[in-house]
Amino acid sequence: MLIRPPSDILPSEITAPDIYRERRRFIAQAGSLALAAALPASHAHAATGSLGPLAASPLSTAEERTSRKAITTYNNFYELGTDKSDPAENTHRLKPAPWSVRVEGLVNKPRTFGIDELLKLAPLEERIYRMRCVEGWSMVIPWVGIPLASLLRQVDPQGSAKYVEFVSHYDKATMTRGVLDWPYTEGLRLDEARNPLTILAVGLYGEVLPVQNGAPVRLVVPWKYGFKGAKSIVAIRLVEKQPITAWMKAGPSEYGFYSNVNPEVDHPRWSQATERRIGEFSKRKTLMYNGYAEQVASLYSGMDLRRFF
Ligand SMILES: Nc1nc2c(c(=O)[nH]1)N[C@H]1C(S)=C(S)[C@@H](COP(=O)(O)O)O[C@H]1N2
Ligand SMILES: [Mo]
Repeated sequence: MLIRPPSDILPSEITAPDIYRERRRFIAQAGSLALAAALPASHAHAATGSLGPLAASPLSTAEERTSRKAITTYNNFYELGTDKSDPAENTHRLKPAPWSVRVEGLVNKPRTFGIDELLKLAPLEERIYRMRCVEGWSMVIPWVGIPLASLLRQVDPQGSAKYVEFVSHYDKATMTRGVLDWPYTEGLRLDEARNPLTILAVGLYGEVLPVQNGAPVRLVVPWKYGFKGAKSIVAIRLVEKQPITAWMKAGPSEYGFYSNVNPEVDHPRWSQATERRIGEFSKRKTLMYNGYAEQVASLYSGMDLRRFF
C-alpha cells in the first residue's frame, strides 16, 4: 500500500491513506455502513481525521510552523525502523485503535483510560511548540493535546510518588528487534510532569495524530530533547525512584535522565550549540531550555546541569 506519497503531493493530503485505512477498519469492524454510522461520536473523529474546535493555548509560539509533510515523513520512531523515512512507510505495523493507557503505581486511584476518556479530561488545545532533537535538527510543531497534569489529577498521586515513567507500545512480531531494550521507556520528575508545558499529544495540525508521530497518544516536553517524548504510550507509572530510561540503558554517558535542551552541554557526538530548523538552510543558535527558560528554569535552580544532563 502506498504510504509515502510522491513529493509533489499537497501536505494536507499526506494523512489521507492513514485516515482512509482507519475509516475502512471501523467500517469493517462494524460490519455494515449502518452500524458504522451509529458508532459513538468519539470514533467519528478517527474516521474524519479532524479533532474539532480547539482552544488556542497562550503557551504556543508564533514562529512559522514546519510543514505537515516534514513533520510526518522525517521521524524518529525506532520501533518502526531507524531511518527517518521508515516510520511513515511502516505505519501498518502499529494499530492505534482500540487503545488504552494504564495509569498505575503510587496513586490512590489507578485507572485505565480509553482514548475517548483522555480526550475528555480537558479541552483539547493547540500547542505550537519548538521541538529539538539531540541530533541537531528542530521543528515547530502544532500539536493538539491535553496537559499531563489533568490526567495526573484524576489518579491522585501519593506523597511518595516523585517520578513518572512512560512506557511505549512494543510488539516484537511487527516491530524492530534489537537497537534498544524494548519497550521504549522514558521518565520525568513529578514536578516536570505537572508543568503546564507538558502535554499528552493526541493530534497534529488539528487532526488525529499520525502513527509515525506516536499515535494515538504520546508525550511532548518542549524544553527537553525530542527523545523524551515517548510515542504510542500504553502505561504511565508513578514511582518513588528515578526511572532508568531506554536511552540511559543504551548509552549512559550520552543520555542522562534530564536531557534538558542546553547549548552549553554537548552530547559526545553532536554539538548542542546550534541547530538546523527543518526547512531552513542556515543554522540557528540553540536556546537554553529550547527557549522555555521563563517557564521551566526554576525547576532546576541550584542543580549542576553538567552533572544532571
Ligand atoms: N516509542 C518511541 N518514542 C520516541 C522515539 C522512538 O524511537 N520510539 N524517538 C524519539 C525521538 S529521538 C524523537 S526526536 C521524537 C521524534 O518525534 P516526531 O517524529 O513526532 O517528530 O520522538 C521520540 N519518541
Ligand atoms: Mo531525537
